[in-house]
Amino acid sequence: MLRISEEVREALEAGGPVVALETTIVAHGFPPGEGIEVGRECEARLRAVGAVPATTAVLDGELRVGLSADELERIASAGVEALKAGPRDIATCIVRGAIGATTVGGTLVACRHAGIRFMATGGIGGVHRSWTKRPDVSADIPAIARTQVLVACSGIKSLLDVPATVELLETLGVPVVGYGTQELPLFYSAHGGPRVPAVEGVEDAASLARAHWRLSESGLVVARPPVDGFDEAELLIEAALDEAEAQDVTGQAVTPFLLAFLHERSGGRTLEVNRRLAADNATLAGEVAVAFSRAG
Ligand code: PSU
Ligand code: MN
Repeated sequence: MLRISEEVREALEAGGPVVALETTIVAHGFPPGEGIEVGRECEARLRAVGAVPATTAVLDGELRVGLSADELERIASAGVEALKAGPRDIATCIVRGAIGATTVGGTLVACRHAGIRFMATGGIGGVHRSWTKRPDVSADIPAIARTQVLVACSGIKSLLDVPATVELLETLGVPVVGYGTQELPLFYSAHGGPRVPAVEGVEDAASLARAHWRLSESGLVVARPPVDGFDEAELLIEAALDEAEAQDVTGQAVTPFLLAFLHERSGGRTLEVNRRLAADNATLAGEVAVAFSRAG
């Protein structure tokens, strides 16, 4: 059920730097036709720093780790036809032979089976703001809690209840650190998040990961502030959440709905920030993976 590409397998056997990438961002996170560039750019950023990309998806009845250019294209062109594959959904996609675009949580399942220690994404899921009405908590969170993977991201998506998510990650024993900052980035914006400890540089991040994995089965979150963030996102987020409620959008559809709403209403500003931060986080994950494997 698990197929690891030859390039990824060889790199893992040699203890080399391998970084997993999700594909929900490719299939569902951007307007039709635009996700493919994000996926390609993240892979290119990894290669540029000497890391091997391990993009994950469910294809042809297998959980795949490491995709060819054509396979990445298949996921991208499936778009919303691809199922959103979180930890719950992977088996269904395999058994049905459906295309599954992995979330962060789904990617972490692949990492656990393949033995990959690093991944990159835009922003992780978390506790949705409406959690007092419905306990909508992203499956990314328990997956990070049970997988020894460092997740490079730009924090928790600010569409969520960020302080509640930080509390939950503490409960689960998952370190959340800022990359060169003590202010947890808020995905679209570098500022306004809760205070967190900082790591200073890639060597520091690699050492923290190594020490944490001697002590714990859990992952860690390294949050890098977006460059040229969009600090006015909050006003639009409230409108997006109202619209989701008015249209009765629930479950897995919530996050793609909110992202699409913001991309449209911000005149493409959130799109631009999201594209850039996803790529920059890939660079960061690649650099930390390289530092980690050198020290290994
Ligand atoms: N980061 C982005 N765009 C995205 C996501 C992350 O820049 O679309 C996706 C990831 O796949 C993450 C998912 O796992 O959003 C969270 O969805 P949910 O809240 O339904 O768990
Ligand atoms: Mn959810």
